[in-house]
Amino acid sequence: MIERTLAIIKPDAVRKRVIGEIINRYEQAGLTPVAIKMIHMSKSVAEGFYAVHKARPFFDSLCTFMSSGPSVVLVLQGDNAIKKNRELMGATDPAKAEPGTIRHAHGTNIEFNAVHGSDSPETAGFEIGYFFPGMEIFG
Ligand code: IDP
Ligand code: MG
Repeated sequence: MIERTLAIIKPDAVRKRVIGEIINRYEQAGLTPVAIKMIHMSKSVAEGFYAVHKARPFFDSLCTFMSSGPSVVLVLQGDNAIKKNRELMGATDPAKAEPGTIRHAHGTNIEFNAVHGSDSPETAGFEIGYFFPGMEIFG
């Protein structure tokens, strides 16, 4: 099934200059970028994006990190895009991520883990709409 998912190349990965390397992985895996932009999230934009985690002990630190510099946000489209991107990303904790995954290659720790990917069709719908109006998606 053709799906769309939201990906974020987080500020740590942008600082490491691996934007191109990560986008190449998406394209090689058959995930087509149909929307893309660089944004520097304010803390409140990060808090809104991660509202589902607001009760978690790491919430404030996560939102400080996500607003610490520019990120690249993308909509990826392709067959089974949500699960496929989660597989490309690897486990949340880079120390537990399989070799060959983005987080194994570029993550630093469980917080600074290089990329985000939607985890279900419901979250993908919310997350894509959070950053992109329909007219900015070229699928
Ligand atoms: P996911 O990004 O693999 O879906 P989530 O559990 O949804 O993982 O957590 C969202 C983000 O919050 C993670 O990508 C990571 O940046 C951060 N995070 C998750 N768990 C921890 C933790 O235990 N300590 C610090 N940061 C965390
Ligand atoms: Mg998540």
